[in-house]
This record gives sequence, C-alpha cells and structure tokens, in this order.
Amino acid sequence: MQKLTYAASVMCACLMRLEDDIQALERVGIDELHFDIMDGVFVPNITLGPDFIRAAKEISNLKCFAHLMITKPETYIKRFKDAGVDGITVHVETSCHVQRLLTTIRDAGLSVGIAINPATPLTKLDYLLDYVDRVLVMAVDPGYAGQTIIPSAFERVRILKRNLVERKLHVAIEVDGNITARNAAQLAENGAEIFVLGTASIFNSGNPADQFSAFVHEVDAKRKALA
Ligand code: S6P
Ligand code: MG
Repeated sequence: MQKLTYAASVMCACLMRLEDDIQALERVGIDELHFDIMDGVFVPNITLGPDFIRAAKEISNLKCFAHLMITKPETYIKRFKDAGVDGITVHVETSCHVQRLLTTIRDAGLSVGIAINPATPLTKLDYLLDYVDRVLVMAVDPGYAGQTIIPSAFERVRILKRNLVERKLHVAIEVDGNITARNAAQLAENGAEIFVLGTASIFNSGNPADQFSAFVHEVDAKRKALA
C-alpha cells in the first residue's frame, strides 16, 4: 500500500495551545503543517498569515505548506518565502498568468502546488501539471472548517490520478476538507496520497496527538478492507 502523508490544518487547532499541540503531533509522526491563508475576498473568511509560519518554524522541524486562498497571490510569494515556508499552493482560480506564478514559486526554491475548487473543471489543470509537485483537490468550497465533503471529490481524484499516470507525471494528489478515516481510505484507493486533517479527524474534542494516532490506525484498517 502506498504510504500516505498527513498534514495538520493549523487553522483548526486551538491557538492558545499551538506550541504544545504542534510538538506533540510532531512526536507522534504527523508529516507536515498546512496553513490556510485567507484574505476575506477570494473566500469569505480571514485567517493566518506569514508570521504564523515563521513562529511555527521556530518551535518545530515540520515542513510548512501555505495554502493561499487570496487574490493577487503573486504579490505575496516573497513574504511567505522569507517567513520560512517549504511549499506554496495557489488556486488556479486566482491568477490569469498561472505558469508565471508557479515558476516564481519554483524559482524561489519552494515546493509548488496548485489548488482547484470543487466546481472548477479539471481540464483547467491540463497545461499546469508539468509545473507542480502536488495538486490540492478541494473537497469542500474553501473558506471554513467543519464542512461536509462534496461527493464529486472522489471521482475527481480518480480522473486526475488516471490523467497523471497516462502522462507519466510524478505529482502528488492532496485532498482538503472533511477528511474522515472513511473518506481518506476511499480517496487513497482512488489515488490521493496527502490528506489535510482538521475538525473531522484530529482537531475536535480531545488531544490532537492521540486523535492522530487513532486516525492513522483507522485509515489503515479501512484501506485493508477496501483492498
Ligand atoms: C478550508 C481550508 C481547509 C480547512 C480544513 C478543515 O477552506 O482550506 O484546509 O482548514 O479542511 O478541515 P475539516 O476537517 O474541518 O473540514
Ligand atoms: Mg486548506
């Protein structure tokens, strides 16, 4: 079975306990941190900024990825690079010159991601897949935690994976939004390998590190049952 990568969605964490919870998650094997950057324009919410990433890099060794849900993302690449981010994912819906934007991120020495909203045709990615390390398939409309998965996410991951295999491209498929153990197992079966974990998995009541360990076991069991 393909090894899966898990990213903790910092937006969903308790901000008052952030340092303890990030370090505990790192100890139990979370793979990376996912920072939702929202500007109140592209999405109807305002969340984190580059200073959060700078602070996280000071207290952990985890790789930090910024998911930019902002207009004019090209204006902010340097700010995030300077904050210490390891990778930046931009939305295909937010730029008219996407290849230039992706090249700017690559030239900054960062991992490159492209995100796509649930209603955007997958064909919008056709000329971009050669430029990225990962595609972030949104399973909900971006803006808020705690939403319900839009069922077409399962089919979109399957189609995208088939396309990548046909083109012999080594691009990872990441999925964000309502990642339960059941959804993760099915999405992994369809070709996804990176999962953003929020309120549906590790950040609800209780200790995030304990919830993460239990979640990984549950996904593994469900994947075996599907195989
Ligand atoms: C949503 C954002 C996500 C959420 C995460 C929440 O706009 O991009 O990264 O933080 O999906 O997870 P959950 O489990 O509450 O849906
Ligand atoms: Mg996100």
